[in-house]
Amino acid sequence: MSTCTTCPYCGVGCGIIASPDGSIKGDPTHPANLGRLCSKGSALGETIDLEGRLLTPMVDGVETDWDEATALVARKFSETIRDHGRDSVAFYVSGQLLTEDYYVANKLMKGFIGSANIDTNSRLCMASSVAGHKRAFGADTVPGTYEDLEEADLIVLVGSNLAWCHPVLHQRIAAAKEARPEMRIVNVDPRRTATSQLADLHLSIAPDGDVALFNGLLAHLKATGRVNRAYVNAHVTGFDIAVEAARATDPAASGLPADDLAVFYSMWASTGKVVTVYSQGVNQSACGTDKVNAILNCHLATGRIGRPGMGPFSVTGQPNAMGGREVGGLANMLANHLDIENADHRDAVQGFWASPTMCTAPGLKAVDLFQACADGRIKALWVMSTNPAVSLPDAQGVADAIANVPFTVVSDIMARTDTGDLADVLLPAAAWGEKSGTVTNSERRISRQRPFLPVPGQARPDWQIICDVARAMGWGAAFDHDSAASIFREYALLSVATRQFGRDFDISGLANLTDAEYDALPPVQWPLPATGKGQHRFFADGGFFHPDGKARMLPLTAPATLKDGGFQLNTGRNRDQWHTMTRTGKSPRLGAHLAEPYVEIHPEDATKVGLGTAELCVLSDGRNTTVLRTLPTDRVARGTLFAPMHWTRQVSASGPVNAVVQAGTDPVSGQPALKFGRVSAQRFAARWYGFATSATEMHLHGDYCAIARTETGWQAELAGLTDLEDPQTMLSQLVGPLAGSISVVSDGATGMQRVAHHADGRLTALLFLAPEPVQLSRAHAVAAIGQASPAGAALAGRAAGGQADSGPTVCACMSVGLNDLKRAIADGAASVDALGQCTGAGTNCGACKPELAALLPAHPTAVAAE
Ligand SMILES: Nc1nc2c(c(=O)[nH]1)N[C@H]1C(S)=C(S)[C@@H](COP(=O)(O)OP(=O)(O)OC[C@H]3O[C@@H](n4cnc5c(=O)[nH]c(N)nc54)[C@H](O)[C@@H]3O)O[C@H]1N2
Ligand SMILES: Nc1nc2c(c(=O)[nH]1)N[C@H]1C(S)=C(S)[C@@H](COP(=O)(O)OP(=O)(O)OC[C@H]3O[C@@H](n4cnc5c(=O)[nH]c(N)nc54)[C@H](O)[C@@H]3O)O[C@H]1N2
Ligand code: SF4
Ligand SMILES: [Mo]
Repeated sequence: MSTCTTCPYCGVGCGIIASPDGSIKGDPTHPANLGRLCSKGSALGETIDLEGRLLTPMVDGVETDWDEATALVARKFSETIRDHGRDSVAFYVSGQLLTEDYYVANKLMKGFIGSANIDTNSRLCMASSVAGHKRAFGADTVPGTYEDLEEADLIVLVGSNLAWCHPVLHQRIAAAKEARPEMRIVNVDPRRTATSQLADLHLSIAPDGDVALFNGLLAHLKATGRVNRAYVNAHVTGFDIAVEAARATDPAASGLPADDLAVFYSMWASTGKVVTVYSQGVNQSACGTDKVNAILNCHLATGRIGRPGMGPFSVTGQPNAMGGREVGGLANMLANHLDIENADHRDAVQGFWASPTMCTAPGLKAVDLFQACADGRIKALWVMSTNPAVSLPDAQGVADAIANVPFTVVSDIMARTDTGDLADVLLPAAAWGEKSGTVTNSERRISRQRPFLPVPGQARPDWQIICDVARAMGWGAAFDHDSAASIFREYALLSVATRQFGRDFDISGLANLTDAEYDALPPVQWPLPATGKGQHRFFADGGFFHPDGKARMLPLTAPATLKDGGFQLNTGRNRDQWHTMTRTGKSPRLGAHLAEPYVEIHPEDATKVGLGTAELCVLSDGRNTTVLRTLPTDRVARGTLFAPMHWTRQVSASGPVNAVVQAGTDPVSGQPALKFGRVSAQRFAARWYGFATSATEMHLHGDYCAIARTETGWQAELAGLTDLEDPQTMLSQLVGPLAGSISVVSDGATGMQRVAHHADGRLTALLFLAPEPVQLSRAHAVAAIGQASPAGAALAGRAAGGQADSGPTVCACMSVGLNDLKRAIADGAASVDALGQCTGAGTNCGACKPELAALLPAHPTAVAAE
């Protein structure tokens, strides 16, 4: 039997039809994806097994039961509050919690503990967009819908790698452009990415050049008479001062040549239907909120907002980033888009909750919260559904801060994470596929996540864990929920109780859902008022949420350009991994795209630093270091580097890249500037390199080591700074005791040593060691594991049966490698479609199509793993 549910990854919020056997299909009736899925969504079936799951509560590393764990958490939090005050405790939660989980966590902290020390990883993600929306609109409103992306004549993607991070939206845009080739796409990103492939114009902006770019645009709109005077007069304040500030800005500070600026400005000015999509290249900056407002200024000045095919569009990252903003998950918000600072708002929410107390001021924002952990102010911490020891800047400092907290609780689905490893108490949460609730996507659409698997072991849904602790702390009546539906009804009723404030967020129309109606709830877009009809878009006719009903344009100043030495380290995401890889890391197909932590560096910089291709590079911020594989490419500008955020201490010896990212924060939103690390780079002086693959789990070993799953088990890339140890000893360190037979071959000419281990007539492990980066087909070595083949072929790195090496994976869905594609091109495949017909690549989710296009002779620049 199949179940309609929603993807647990990105904020596109695709509908999925799932079965307990792991079969996953796109839901053709879901308005977000209309049947499409990306590689991560398609591979969900490979991530739902129980390997590595946390299935029992643990206290100090010892299994326990729920009664004991719940009582302990409640007692420790209550005692800490009694002895040190309500602000001595904190929750750090996540845009991956469901709305129902998020609602009760926020209610417990703000209304019952009475502190606002609950912040969320959305602080690292959406905080600048929230702050920018509030400054301009008076509320955190996303005005548009996904259809606008298809109806636009010009789409400007700013600081967004949509092709990899919101692949289904990217596919929708690609399809719209194919149907209407006159549609124009501009990509504003210092880096050339897979998204740039679809763009008519790629603006390789200087880091943080965005305010100068959009200030310049505003001045151009004014100078060329493109301002919508009627709209501005009726609905906007601050126009004159914003234009004055824009005129005072030199657009050259964007780092873009005058010709590019002229083309972009005239395109934007002369096209009515413009959507400006923006994401982390905008938000994760010390001037992120200003960047958001610089974009909003241009849409407000032209009245291009809230009408079909027009508007600013902040795309959300996590599946429930939007829901978290609605329930007040941020330390400076109340539920239902109400404000902590407003006494009427506080009273209304407190009255509705019938709560004994209420926070009166904003709490600690994520970076400050962990600072307070470091300096001893926070004495009890509960982390839910996020991995801050990896994902926050200064990851080592954050890990030390968490270790410094006297009592730390982590709710997760996995037994081992970098954050969980630091906890006193681990609470097992029910995972996607097992739990029930709702999420809200980027276009304000609420969709159900429905269970289709039994809840394993003692795992429980997050809302239940939170309600149990709240009850044990003495607040039984307020947390007496027995289902997600019951929480959702209460949440929707809050819209009725706070309707007098006339906020944008209103779901009072859902307040009377029965359990059966909640179960069957189709994807619905808010606002959903109980009376009257909700609007599909906001602000076409004004109606902003400042007291005067008008929007505000802001005077903005471009930041001074940074000129200090070293490299600017830009960070972000890979196509096939999700954040700290606790789930996507389980899928061999997804791991095959880019199996190692790497750093993109301009070839001239690589030469300057003395880095050869495939050598390793040490990045240092002066305090910490991390080691990454070098990927020389002119996709990044000189002086800048790019590294993905995904690798952790669980799978790589040098741990998260954030160990070397010391980010400042935006003064308005508190969002850290995760795209702006400052590092030095040098060659990792490896004395030897290695590659190993095995049927059984591997353990980190050596100075450099990165482990990944494969179709036949595990693999590891290795390197060391000291003399090579005995290869056999090394293999046993990696895979455990070697009970079977060992063959060792040394190649005098290249100095390569090869070790094979057989047990029960099958090859179970291979290790290759060399003084240079190991050159051999990983695919062949991995494929040999588990085979009964003689050691000879495997040790030579040849495939059994002479089959060809398919090379690094480009298409994860259909497992097609770079070499397969090169062969198909040599045999005459001249288009993306032709490649699809010959090899199957790109025929499922299509997310690799930009990489396929890049391989064709007409596109000399390859974007795939090279
Ligand atoms: N595959 C995959 N998809 C994901 C996720 C994932 O982990 N993996 N995570 C999800 C989440 S939570 C989020 S928030 C989104 C993030 O989605 P995106 O924001 O699209 O992704 P990022 O790679 O973080 O950054 C986007 C781009 O910003 C650029 N950038 C850096 N500095 C600047 C600048 O100063 N100006 C401009 N204009 N651009 C700049 C970077 O070069 C990068 O290409 O992705 C979501 N989707
Ligand atoms: N350098 C750099 N750093 C970044 C970014 C960047 O671009 N560059 N991006 C930032 C952004 S935008 C984001 S959103 C963050 C994301 O960073 P995190 O939120 O830290 O990363 P995740 O790996 O998504 O962590 C989710 C955790 O929740 C667990 N989990 C999964 N499902 C459940 C569940 O149902 N219940 C519970 N209790 N746990 C569950 C997972 O196993 C995992 O441990 O990273 C930020 N950090
Ligand atoms: S685009 Fe991919 S990751 Fe995002 S919701 Fe859809 S299937 Fe999931
Ligand atoms: Mo995010």
